Amino acid sequence: MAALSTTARFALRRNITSQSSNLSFNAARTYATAGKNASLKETFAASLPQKQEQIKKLRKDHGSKVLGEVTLDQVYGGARGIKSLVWEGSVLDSEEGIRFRGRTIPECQEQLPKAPGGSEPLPEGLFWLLLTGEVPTEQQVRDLSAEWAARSDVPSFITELIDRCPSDLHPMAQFSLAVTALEHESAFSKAYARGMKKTEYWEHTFEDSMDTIANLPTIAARIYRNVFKDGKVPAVQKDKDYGYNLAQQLGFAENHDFVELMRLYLTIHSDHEGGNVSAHTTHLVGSALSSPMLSLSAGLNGLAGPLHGLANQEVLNWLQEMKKSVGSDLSDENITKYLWDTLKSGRVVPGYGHAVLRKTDPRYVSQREFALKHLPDDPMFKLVSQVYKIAPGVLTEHGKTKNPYPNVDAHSGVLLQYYGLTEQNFYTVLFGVSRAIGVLPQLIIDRAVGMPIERPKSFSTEAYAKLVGATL
Ligand code: HAX
Repeated sequence: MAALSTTARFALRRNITSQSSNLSFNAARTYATAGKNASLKETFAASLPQKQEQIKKLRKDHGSKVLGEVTLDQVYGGARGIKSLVWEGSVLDSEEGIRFRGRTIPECQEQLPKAPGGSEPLPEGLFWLLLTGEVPTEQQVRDLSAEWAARSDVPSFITELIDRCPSDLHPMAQFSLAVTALEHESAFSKAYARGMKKTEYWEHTFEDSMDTIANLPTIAARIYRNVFKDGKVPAVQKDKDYGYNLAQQLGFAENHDFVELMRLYLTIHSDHEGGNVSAHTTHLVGSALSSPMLSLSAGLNGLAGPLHGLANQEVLNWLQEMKKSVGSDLSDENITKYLWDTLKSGRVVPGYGHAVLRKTDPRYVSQREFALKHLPDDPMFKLVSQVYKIAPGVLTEHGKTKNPYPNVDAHSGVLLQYYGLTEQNFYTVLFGVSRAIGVLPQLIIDRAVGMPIERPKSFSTEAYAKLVGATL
């Protein structure tokens, strides 16, 4: 084994795992030794019996307890606040914002391993944390970086598929198309077609998730460089981390600060509990036992909507339109007027508001802190800061928005733009790469604990009227 290259070793390991269904769920015996040097798969497998037992006991002791009531308004109001999903990786508090396995973003920034010479967390560490609940060691994260790099070869038919897309097909549509096509490589789908035990589901889901995540930087970079540059994508550097590779494949790795931004960006955009459109969709489609590739691409299609991930593209468009409309006099008065013009025209102020949050999004705050450190004098950053000062007041006075404060999307575009990644149509693809790191751990967990196909109940308006004793 020592004579093999890293790539060959991982290829061999994957081969062994996907071919040997006997091996695949001797979890207790094979994985019980997980410790500081254990691989991600070993660590997750070792944590599984406890999680399975927790759920079993919770359901046995409290399965019939009532968690809340559902009003008719909630049914017609986008299911806000209805407790009906399980999401292990993160929980969103309306006042405090997101916690990943109990850790705030600043705590993750402090605790997760960093690249040598870097100060931002590596997204590999967050993936590990989301899946296992544990903070990995530096070595475990280095190994995961190496494993993702080793798995990164994109099948040639997918490269050709992307190359055949018209350059005016939105990058998110191209991204979703390519991720759907990765289905061709799915170990889960092949094993399911062959016939496998339920206890084997998670292993194939794990392998597919790892392969999919590993392929995303090359796919994203191919789309970016086809649509906006020369169509040439540098190879993944096998000894470098995921964020570095995404930056270098896009063509921006010479700037160390941009590489750091990618590491932070990929970490904070990953997961935002289970009810948001991209996470919920991935989980829902996955509950039908669609492969991780098909489940993720469904989630990406939701992320591509302007009320969700596409808002980061919309924010930059909106700021640029503001500059065009207002001209050089970006006074508080003129910005206030522009905000009112936006609202009066029936449009939303992109990057503001949230279905759950009622305070400034900590993901916005961490990007603001990055900007204060690296680009405090950038005019666009100053404009974003000025809008931050004014928009909450205008939205409050407008009186509709439950949360007048900025969300994650209000800031990201300005940072990317500063470093020369100016093509905002591409921004949601970067969000999608990160989202994969957040939603796929839950899919692996879903399969490991045997979550059933999801099927809430629906009624017609007439039937609801009957239920509440109303006549229509
Ligand atoms: N500008 C103007 N009006 C807004 C608004 C905003 N930023 N945010 C909410 N509203 C309006 C809603 O459109 C709604 O109006 P109607 O009653 O006429 O339908 C009303 O205020 C109440 O909405 P809400 O309960 O506060 O918010 P929702 O849960 O319905 O929607 C959204 C949450 C994020 C979709 C919403 O705030 C919005 O459209 N924001 C702008 C788009 C955006 O930034 N999206 C990204 C959100 C974060 C994310 O998912 N990132 O990926």
